[in-house]
Formats: sequence, C-alpha cells, structure tokens
Amino acid sequence: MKALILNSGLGKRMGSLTESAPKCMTQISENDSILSRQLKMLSTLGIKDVVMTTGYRNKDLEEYCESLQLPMNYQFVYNEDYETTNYIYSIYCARNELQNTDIMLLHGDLVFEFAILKEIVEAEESHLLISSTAEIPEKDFKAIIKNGKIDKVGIEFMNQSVAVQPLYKLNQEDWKIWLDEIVKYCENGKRTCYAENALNEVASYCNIKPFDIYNRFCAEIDNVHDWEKVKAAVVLEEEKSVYISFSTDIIHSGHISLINKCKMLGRVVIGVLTDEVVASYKRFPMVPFAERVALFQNIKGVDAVVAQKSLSYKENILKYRPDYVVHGDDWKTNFQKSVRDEVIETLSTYGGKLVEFPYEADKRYVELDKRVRMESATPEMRRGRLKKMINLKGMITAIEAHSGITGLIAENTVVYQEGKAYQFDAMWVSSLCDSTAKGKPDIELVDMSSRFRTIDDILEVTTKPIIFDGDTGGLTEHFVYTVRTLERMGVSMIIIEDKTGLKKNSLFGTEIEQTQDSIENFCNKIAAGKKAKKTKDFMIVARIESLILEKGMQDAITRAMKYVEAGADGIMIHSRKEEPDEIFEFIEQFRNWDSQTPLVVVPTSFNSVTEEEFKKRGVNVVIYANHLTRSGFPAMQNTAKRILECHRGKEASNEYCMSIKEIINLIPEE
Ligand code: SPV
Ligand code: MG
Repeated sequence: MKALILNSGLGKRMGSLTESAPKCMTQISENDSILSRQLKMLSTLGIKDVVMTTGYRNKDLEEYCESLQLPMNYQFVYNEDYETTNYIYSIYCARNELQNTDIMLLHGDLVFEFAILKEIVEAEESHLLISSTAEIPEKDFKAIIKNGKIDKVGIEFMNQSVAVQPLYKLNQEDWKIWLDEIVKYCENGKRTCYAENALNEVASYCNIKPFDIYNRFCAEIDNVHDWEKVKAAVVLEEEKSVYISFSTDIIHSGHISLINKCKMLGRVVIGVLTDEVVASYKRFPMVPFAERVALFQNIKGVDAVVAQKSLSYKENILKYRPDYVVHGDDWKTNFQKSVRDEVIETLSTYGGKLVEFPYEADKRYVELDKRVRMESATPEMRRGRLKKMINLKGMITAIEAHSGITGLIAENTVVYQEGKAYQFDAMWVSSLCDSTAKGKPDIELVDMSSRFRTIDDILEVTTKPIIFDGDTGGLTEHFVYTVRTLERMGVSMIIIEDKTGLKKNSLFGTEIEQTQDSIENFCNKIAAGKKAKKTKDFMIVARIESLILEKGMQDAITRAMKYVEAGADGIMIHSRKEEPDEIFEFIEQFRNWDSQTPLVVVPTSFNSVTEEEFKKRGVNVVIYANHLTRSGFPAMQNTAKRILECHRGKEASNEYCMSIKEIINLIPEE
C-alpha cells in the first residue's frame, strides 16, 4: 500500500504561517508539524512508500521530509501549475507512481487521532471518513450515501448528506477506476475542479464504504482559527494514556514496533508481569522482574513502568484508568480470550478503548525462545530453579514421570481456565513408578544406575526441575555418591525416607513389616548428604514415615525437629489415610515450630484436599506421585484385552488409542 499525500497547494488562508513554508509544515505541537505527525503514523502502521504531490515551496518540503529521518521512501511529484490547477491535476502528474497499488489518500492539512488511521488502514474494503454526528459544513466536503456506499462527494451537497474528511483507503480496483477517470478529466482540460468530480462520475462502479468516526478527532486546518483548535485537540491527544503489558524477557524489534505504535496513541505505561505470573503460564523468566522493569524503563518514549501481578488487567486498568489498552489480536481466540473480555468490560466502565494490532509471530524470537528454553535445561539452570520457584510461588506442584514420554507430558500439559494457565512446576521420579515401568516391585530392587538412566531419559527431553524419590537413600556411604551424582545431573531435590532394611512401598502401611530408622542414624545420613553436596541449590528432604507406621504424631514431630536440626532442607510428611486430619495436624504443629523449612506432601490417599488448601496451611510442594502410571497402564491392559476379544485391532484403536499423528505430535521436533 502507498500513501498519497496532497501538498501542492498555497494555503493562502493561513496568513503569515505559510509565508515561508507549505501549510503541511505548520507546527501543531511541541514535537510535530501536520506532516510529521501524519508521516510518523503512517510509518508506524507499516506504510513506508509515500507519493507526495508538491508545488508551493517544493524544495523546502522535500528537504523537510528528509530531515525527519523516518524510514520512508518518498516519491515527490511536482505540479508546476500548482497556482492555477487543483489537486486533481497533481494526482494526474503523479499517475505513473500510483498504478497497481492500494492507496491511502490524504490531504496534507488533515490532523486526526492515530486509532482512526489504524482502523481505516486495517479495514478490508475501500473507505472514506465521514462523521454522521458532525455538523454539515458549509464550505467543506459532504457525501451522499446510497445503499451503504459512497455515491457522491462534493461541497455542493447540502441535503441528505454527511460531513466528510478527505481521508480515503482505496483498494487497487476502486482506485484504478477513479484514477482512470481523473486522467480522462485532466486530458480533457478539466484541471481546476476537485478530484471528487471525477469520482462522482464512476462512484457507482466502485465500492467505497463510509467509515463513520462520529465525534472522534479529525480536522482540516484551513485558517488560523482551525489551527488554534487543532493545537488544543492535539495536546489532549498526546496526554492520553496507553497501557500495554509484557511478559517477555527478550525484547526484540517486534516489541519496539508495538511500543512505537502505543506512542502514537499517547503516553505509554508498560505493565510488566511479575516473575510468578510469567512462570505460571510460560517458562521461568531468565531475566528477573526488577531487571525486566529496568529494560522497559530505558526504552525511549516509555513514560512509566508498573508491575502487573496477574494475567488479568483489571486491577491495573482500574488503578491507572488508561484511555487505551493495547494488545496483539491473537488473544481474540487464544486462552486469554476471557482476559480480553474482562479488559473490554472494565474499560467500558469509564469509556476507555481496547486497540488491537495484528499479531506478528517473530520467527527470530521463536528461535531465541527455543534457545533460552534449551539453556534453561542445562544442569546448573535446572537444578536451581526448584528453590527459586518455591520462593517465588510459595507452593509448587510436581507430577510423576518415569520415562521420556511421561516427562514430556509433565513438561507440556497446560490447562487454561478463566484466563489463567496452569501447568506442573516440576517432575517426581517415583521409586514406585520407575520400578513398575520395569515390571519390578518397589523394594529398592531397581539399582541406582538404572534409576539414573530413567532420569537421563527425562532430562534429555524436558526442562522442568526434577525431584528424585531416593527411597531410604541406602547406606550412608553410598548415599553421599548418590547426592553428588544427582546434583551433577541437574536434579533439584532428593527425598529420602526414614526406613531401613527391606523397604516396601509406604502405601502398604503396617500390612507388611517395615522398620523405621533410628533418629540418630537418619540424622547422620542427612548430615553426610549435606556435607557431600556442592551447591546451595540442591535440596535434601527428609521423609517421615511415623504416621504410615502408626508411631504417633509426637514421634513425627520429634523426628521433624531433629531432621531439620541435622540439616534437612525440607520435610516430607506422609500418610495413607483418606482423611487429611493427621496431615493437617502435623502441618500445624510443625509450622508453629518452624515457619520456613519447606514442607512436602504426597496426597495419594488424602486426595480430596485442594492445592489452595494445602498452600493456605503452609505446604510448599505437592507431589502427584503415581498418576500417570495409574492411568496409563490400565488403558494398556484394556487395549490388550480388547484386541484379544475382537481378534483385530479396530475396536481397541477406536476406543482406547490416540491416532498415530497425535502420538507423533507429543514429541517435539528439534
Ligand atoms: C513413590 O512414588 O514411590 C513414593 C510415594 O515413594 S508413595 O508411593 O506414596 O510411597
Ligand atoms: Mg517411593
């Protein structure tokens, strides 16, 4: 699309203002002339090719345009008869530059709000600006509309007409019809009438729709009185505030271009999403909140940077009452649709507007984001993230993974509810599920090398932190090696349970004999592990089996205190009761004694408790310890049975199986 700006005229009615420069160069605000404002807006909307007809003081005008240093390609077309002809002839002179293209046609003395230009540029059909609410001007253009189309435009139509502002968006086909007629007119010597006289001859063959701006700001400057009015209106425009929010930690040209668009609408206020919000719906931000704020503060033209504490804009809209909220149009259909609806509703309470720009996925950014994700999977980065997340969110969730594919499910599953995104923060490499996947009982039979192999499979294809179920931790002499290996691999936490001898799964309870370790032995094991680890990030968590083994609350609490004193970085309390009472009681007593040390729960039995409830009571890690195993394997059993029953695969395939395409899509391609 090209812009055609008509700037040949003398501007006689402007008095001394146009003595030494064409009218379009008249200053209308501290920063802008009529023309510089128009050009900045066009360039912001991506219209870089400008055909400008010139006449009066053409060289001054050309020099002025270049001096603005905008990223535009100008084609200046001089109408040497500018004093005796009208702009119909200027367009005729420029006809060769105006072939085979959509056109934004605007008079050089027109000042308008940016949002109007944006909307008309984005409109699919040809349009002319009109105002159905403005007074019919005596001397200026009016239009007659017939069947929803522009039928006539001229200064003479006083009856049944609407006020017009000479700003057109013309699709190539409509423009060709009009331009051909302009050429005919001029070649027949009709050079002093309006270009609209030619349009009126052919309007019925065109499809130009009225674009009603009602009372929004758009005005021509014909004389000093107009000029004063426009200057006052521009001050108001420039004082409008624009709110836009960002979650990104990589600022690229797409963001800058969006901020520049915001600048055209007024003073820019940027809402930066807090780390917690970013981590909950995207990935853990590589650049922390305070630094992201500083990045935006240092972008030219950004007036203020504030924190946005949730994906919802409501709090900040009500606090800052922006005239505009800006966003890419992708959220019309993605998970943020309800956030968008809330924005529109909140803005409507005081007359604010939502302005959306076409969303452009920046390929380089996608690439960069991928690199950042990969980097965040390095052992150093991954290991430290669990502690950071616990500090950031207060409580995190983990789900069991026992293979590469279950790791990918833990990594990529996201659910969107009411404008919020939910995903697991970490993965639990369970002894029960790791053993089960290998067809073995959960009795520390699967040796550490094999357990490490499982971790490796998961590490290779994911980025989220890993919590390792270390069973009893084995012999203290062996445990120290396990700690070092896990730490080196990038695992964030090991949980060891205070049992000894042949360990069996806790969910058996006292049905089978299980021995709890002595406090002293277990404390020594913890202390040895703590001594062996090399980083502050890696956490050794002590799991208390007193409630499982029915040793009583007091035993559990005593052990918790001792284990913390021995250096445990967290306490896991386990129970196999469906009612959460004993868990709640433990949490309460423990929290009365220690408000800081992270608490971990595995609510396999007491599964009616919500995450919110756990958080409220002071739990920091909730582990869904076996759900992918418990759901996956029964589905496999059913499938196997169905094939045997039907002696073919069709039924099983229809009833239980994902399509091959779906399964392939679970695996991201590098
Ligand atoms: C596991 O997942 O292996 C656990 C948790 O240790 S539980 O099965 O509840 O004991
Ligand atoms: Mg286990």
